[in-house]
Amino acid sequence: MTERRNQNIELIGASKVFVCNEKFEIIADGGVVFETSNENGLDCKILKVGKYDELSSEYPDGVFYPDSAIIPGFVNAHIHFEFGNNRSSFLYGSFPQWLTSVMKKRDEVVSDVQIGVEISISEQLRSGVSSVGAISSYGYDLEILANSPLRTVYFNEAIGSNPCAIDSLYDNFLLRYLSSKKLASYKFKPAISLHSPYSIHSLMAKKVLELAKKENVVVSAHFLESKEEREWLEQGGGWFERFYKEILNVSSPKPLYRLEEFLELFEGLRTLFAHCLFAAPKEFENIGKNQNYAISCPRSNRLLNNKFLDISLLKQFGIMPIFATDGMSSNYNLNMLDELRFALFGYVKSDLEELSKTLILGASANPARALDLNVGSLEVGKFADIAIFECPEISKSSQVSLHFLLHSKEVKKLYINGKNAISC
Ligand code: MCF
Ligand code: FE
Repeated sequence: MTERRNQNIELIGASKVFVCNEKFEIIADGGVVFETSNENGLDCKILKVGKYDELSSEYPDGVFYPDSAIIPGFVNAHIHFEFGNNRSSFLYGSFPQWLTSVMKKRDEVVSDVQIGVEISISEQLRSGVSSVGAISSYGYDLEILANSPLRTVYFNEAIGSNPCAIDSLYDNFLLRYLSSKKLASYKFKPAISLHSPYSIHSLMAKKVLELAKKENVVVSAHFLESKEEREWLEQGGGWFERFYKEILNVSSPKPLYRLEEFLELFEGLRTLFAHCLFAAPKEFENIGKNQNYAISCPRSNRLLNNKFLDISLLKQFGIMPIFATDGMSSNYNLNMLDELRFALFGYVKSDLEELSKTLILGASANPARALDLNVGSLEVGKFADIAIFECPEISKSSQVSLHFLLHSKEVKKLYINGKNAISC
């Protein structure tokens, strides 16, 4: 037995260690050994995972957390930080009502975002989130996120349906993308998002996605969030026709794509499609076949569209579900555990323990893979993004995933890249 004391290496242990690997292993009285710094100061990795007792004979300075769980830091793959100020400006209950209120009130909601973004970042960290997929509409959140402890995939949003404005909108998008590229680092990755098939002109979408291909970045898009969107794309009528006429002043509006055409644009790109509430098997088949991803934002979906994503349909097409909070534009907080708990109570037909596992993987390994981040599971070689939660009586639980979701509150400790990310 060799005693190893290494200032750059730490051992932590807890009653339950959620590995979040394919087998969904949970190690009782487990431990994780990881780097806290290394020569280049970057990519600190997990070195060993196993039984705490065995690891502690090699690393005697470990800390064991009784009645606690160690999990990979959560990955919140779809969040709009810039809308953090919204409380009652936007209307809920139907998508048309929401979008109409966004058009009227968004300028005031996003007018002074700094403090709201900082509060939301802190809320992420405190609920155990170590990585985010941040959708940025304006670039107002750029510097705050780049300087925050969060590992960030920063999606610069492209939006605009007016063909006469494409050049200026593209230039604005490109400026934002290039500014984010200047701040790229091991934990801040610039990326690209197309807002949605109802809001981006096909010429602009093509240009934006050409850039995404050239730059080899991850892509995100809102897709089939409402029944009105599906109706518009399939039939060219319904509420969106009135929206174009009355709010955007377009005299005889036509949909910008057929559904299949929109999906074809993303071939060869790693894409995360948010919501997909009104997608049919043929669209899921396309998403699965192209190894793309679907994100569910359960509370947002309840507030705006009164519907939950059918997870069993995703699974039929080999799509691993992802769960995320969306923004304060369509939620009442951005706490990841609250989001998962809400889903736990929403999917009333699912077996509770199985659903809990699906939810935990949907907030860790699945979004990490989708965002191309080397995190999301506690396996050797992954970056050391690790959360510890106190969880009363978890040591004697025989429904570990369910009890973890029910009883964990604020994170006790959060490591991002091996370093303590929360100063208490
Ligand atoms: O995900 C929700 C609902 N669906 C669409 N968009 C947004 C959501 N939360 C914020 N948004 C933003 C979006 O990024 O609202 C604006 C865009 O900038 C809508 S503008 C037509
Ligand atoms: Fe969204």
